[in-house]
Formats: sequence, C-alpha cells, structure tokens
Amino acid sequence: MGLPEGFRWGVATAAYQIEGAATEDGRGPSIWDTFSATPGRTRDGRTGEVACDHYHRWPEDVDLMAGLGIDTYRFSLSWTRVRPTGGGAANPKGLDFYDRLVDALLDRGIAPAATLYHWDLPQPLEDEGGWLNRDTAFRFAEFAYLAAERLADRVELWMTLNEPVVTTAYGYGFGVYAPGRALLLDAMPTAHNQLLAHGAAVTALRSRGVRTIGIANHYSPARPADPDSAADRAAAGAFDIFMNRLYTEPLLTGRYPDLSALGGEKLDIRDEDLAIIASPIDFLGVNYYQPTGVTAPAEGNPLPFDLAELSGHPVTGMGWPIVPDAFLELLRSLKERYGDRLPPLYITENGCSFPDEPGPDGAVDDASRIAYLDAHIAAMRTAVDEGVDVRGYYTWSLLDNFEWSEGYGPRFGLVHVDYATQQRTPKKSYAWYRDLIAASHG
Ligand code: IFM
Repeated sequence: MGLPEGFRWGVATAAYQIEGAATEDGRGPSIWDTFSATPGRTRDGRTGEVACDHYHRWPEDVDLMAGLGIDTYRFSLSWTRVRPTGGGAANPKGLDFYDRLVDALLDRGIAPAATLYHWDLPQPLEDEGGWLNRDTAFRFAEFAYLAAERLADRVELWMTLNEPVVTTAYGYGFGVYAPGRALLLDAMPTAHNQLLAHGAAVTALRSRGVRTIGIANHYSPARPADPDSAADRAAAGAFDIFMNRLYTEPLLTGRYPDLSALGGEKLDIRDEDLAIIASPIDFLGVNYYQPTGVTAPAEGNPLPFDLAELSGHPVTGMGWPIVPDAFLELLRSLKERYGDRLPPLYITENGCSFPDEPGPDGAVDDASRIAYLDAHIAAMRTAVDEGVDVRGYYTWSLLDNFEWSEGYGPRFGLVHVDYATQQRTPKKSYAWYRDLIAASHG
C-alpha cells in the first residue's frame, strides 16, 4: 500500500532546547531559566542560555533543513519571547523572530508546524501556581490568540501542548524537570488545567482562522515486569491510564478514564470543562521513544506502580530500550481504542540519543541512529498498511540540543553541534534521512 499521497517528512525542535538568547529582545524568564540556574538541577549545571544559538543562526539551520528536503519543520514558540510575563502586552520583537523564520521556511518550500507550549512556562505564572492554577489555562489561550494573530496566515499546522504528561510527572510529580515540584499525586490538577488550556487554545486558534490543530502527546506502551504476575499486570494497567490515556481520552471522548488509583478526586472539573477539552481537533500528535517496564508498587509508594528495567533489548545512549514493535503496538492500540473518534495521526517525535562525536576524518558515523530510525519508520509503515491513518513523521531532532535535566550530554540530532564553536556537522543519519525522503517523494 505505501504511505498516503502527500505524506510529510519533517524534523522537530523546541525553543528552549535550541534558541539561546535568553535575555535578548525582551524575552522574559521561563521556569526552565530559573530551574536550570538552580545549583544541582541539571547535569553540570548547564542551562539553555546559549543552547545552539539558533536565535542568531537560524538561517544556517534553515539551510540545513532545506538540504534534507523535508516537507515540514516542527518548532515551538517561546511563550516569554512573545509575551514576556505570561500575561500583558505582546512583545513585537519576539513575534518578529518567528515571523522571519516562518517566511524563510516557506521560501524553501518547508511547511511550518508550530507548537505553542514546549515546557517553558513564564516564571511569573509559575509564581502564581503555574499549572496548578486554573487561570494559567486562560493565559495560555491568550498567548495562542496572539501567536495566531501574527502567524496563522502562513502557519498551517498548530500544536497546543507538547507532552503534557511529562509536565505533570517530571515537572510537578517528581520534581526532576522545571518547575521542580515533587508533589506526587498532588500534581494531578496540572493534568486537568493543561487539558483545559489545550481546549481553550483550540477555540482561540479557530477564532483566528486556524484550520489544522492538534496536540503532541507522549506515549509509552506498558510492559508488566512479570507478565504472569497479576499485581504487575494491574500496575501496568494503572501506568497505561496515566501515561497513555489521561490526556487522550478526554480529548477524544470527553471523559476521563478511571482515575481512582491516581488521585482523580483532586481534579477541579467544572461544568463546561470537558466540552471545552473535547473541542474537535484535526490531528493527534504521537511522540514515541520507548516502552516502559512496570511493576507493582513497593510498600509505602503512594503511586499504583513502580518502574522496572526492561531487559532483553538493545538500548540507546540514555539506556532507553529500542523496541520498534512497541511503536507498532502503540499505533494499533490508538486505532483499536478510539476507532472513528481517532483523527489522523502525525508522528510528532521519534528519535534516539547516542554519544556521537566526529571521527578522525571529521565525519560523524551514527549507524545506531540510522538503525533506530529505519526500524521505527518500518513499524510506522506497517501500521499504515494495516489502516492506521498517519499523515507525517517528524524525527527528533534536527540538531543536538539541550536535553533538559541531562544538559548537553545526550545527542539526539541528525546534525552534530560543537557547543564551544557552534559548528554544525551533518551526521551520516542526515544523509540517510535525506535519501529516504528523496526516495519517498519519488
Ligand atoms: O528532548 C525531548 C523533547 O523535548 C520532548 N520529547 C522527548 C525528547 C527526548 O527526551
């Protein structure tokens, strides 16, 4: 059967991970500026203050994208560049930056795909409770409106939030990502407030004429550590609800899954909320990296699961199991679970980190990345052959970049970045992806 006509190939990045220029042209502080500047929070105390200096080097980066022959580029807007304190007036210089980028992409025949929120909440909003505060949802919708007011005439694809489950789990549950709050199940209200933000932003974007709206969710199929253990299977079920259904079910069905083991009573759900959350979307973004091993919780753990190592698989540089079959299983499960309610899918992130460095000849031979991408793209093709409606694929990421708490250790890019000189060196996977795209375009 093959991929559908018009299938789009792309690469993805996010503002805080590549832009740098943290205080330039009126950009305000986000939770990631605060968190990464706090001693002990990130590996070697690294921050996104300079990152890949994309704010200044974007023309070179757009050239790299054009060289790949991609159809589309997924980037995120820095909320505090556009609206430095989270509320209040827009910052024209911040909007100008994205305006120039969008024009340059279109000049090269690359369709811009904008994510509105990739984890860089304005610090002043965090000071008022952040995603625990319902009002943040409405500040986000205002930001969405301002961004669309300037860019909707040229940006076709919009995504509201990136991986809201990571914000709930890592940002507010375990405190390993910004804003660094370790509230465990008391973090659950951030799920509802982010979903409300998504729904309110959909309405704001529609009011500015945006036609293609989605969200980029993170998914990880749950594998019970011992499939013969009923307790491990129950734990895997609870993990599946948290990781794979909490943000998808209300969006597509207007109902939450059973959250009784996950502190569901903590959600402040008001009258119209679920209708707002379930505002129709045009596509669902799927971010997939790896499955997760799950075991029954140890005594005293307030969560209904513990994480367990998944053995028997090769791993990436970050130790993540490489299981392309789990990607296929995920795509099948979305179709099985949601049937006709499932909108077309875009794979909005898929990729891997390895400790890639240039060899003596200067070339970066990342054969492991090529193998990972090849196997995962093959799994996606199988899903398409089986009838899953996938319209595009973005690999994470164009460039090596700031990997959050892991600093600049992991390298996810098709292009190597020497952070001391900012020199970009396309890896072997860059040529491989370029050839794959060319062959697919025929
Ligand atoms: O770098 C991140 C990205 O910001 C969100 N998805 C997962 C990637 C790899 O960890």
